[in-house]
Amino acid sequence: MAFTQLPLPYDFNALEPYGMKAETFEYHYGKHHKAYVDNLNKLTDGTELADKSLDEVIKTTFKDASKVGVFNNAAQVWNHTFFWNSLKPAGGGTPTGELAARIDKDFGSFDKFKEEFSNAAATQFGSGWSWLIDDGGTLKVIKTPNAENPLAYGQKALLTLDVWEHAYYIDYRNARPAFIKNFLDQLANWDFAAQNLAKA
Ligand code: MN3
Repeated sequence: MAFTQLPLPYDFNALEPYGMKAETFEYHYGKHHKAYVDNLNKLTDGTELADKSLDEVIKTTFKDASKVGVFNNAAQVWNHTFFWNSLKPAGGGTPTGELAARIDKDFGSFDKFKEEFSNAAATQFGSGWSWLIDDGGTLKVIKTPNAENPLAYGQKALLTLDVWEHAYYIDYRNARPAFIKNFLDQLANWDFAAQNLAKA
């Protein structure tokens, strides 16, 4: 069974009032994300990997020197779907409930979390991702290079920001810090993060 590109959880223009143009989604979802899906299907067609779940493909090909291309494309398919869900119109603000309590406990305060997340996103050199994760019961911020992700590391992802240049160049040109600030102020989907935290 071929791997598929899941639909965006909102219209291409839904985030325009919140700092991300439809053009960004035309390229980032319509071209970049789609290319990862197409490449993954080409690379796995006719192999035993074609019948595995996306999660299984990521876990089994990570660190396999003969499957670097499969891992990179599979992880980028997963990462982008996770990223689209990490955004929502009129997002940002502060989390509530259990997630808010866990952030306060493990980072000291929500402001401290924001500082750590922004710093990770700004200092990931070159292409990669910034993540809020649950690492065996402790919430942490990590950054990953290229396609690597918490799933491959055996951690639970709660929220992510794509900091590849293609993620922000249309809206922010080279100003990655402005993109990061806008994500935290207007886009971060804390409902999605709370749902991920609650998953077994
Ligand atoms: Mn991307």
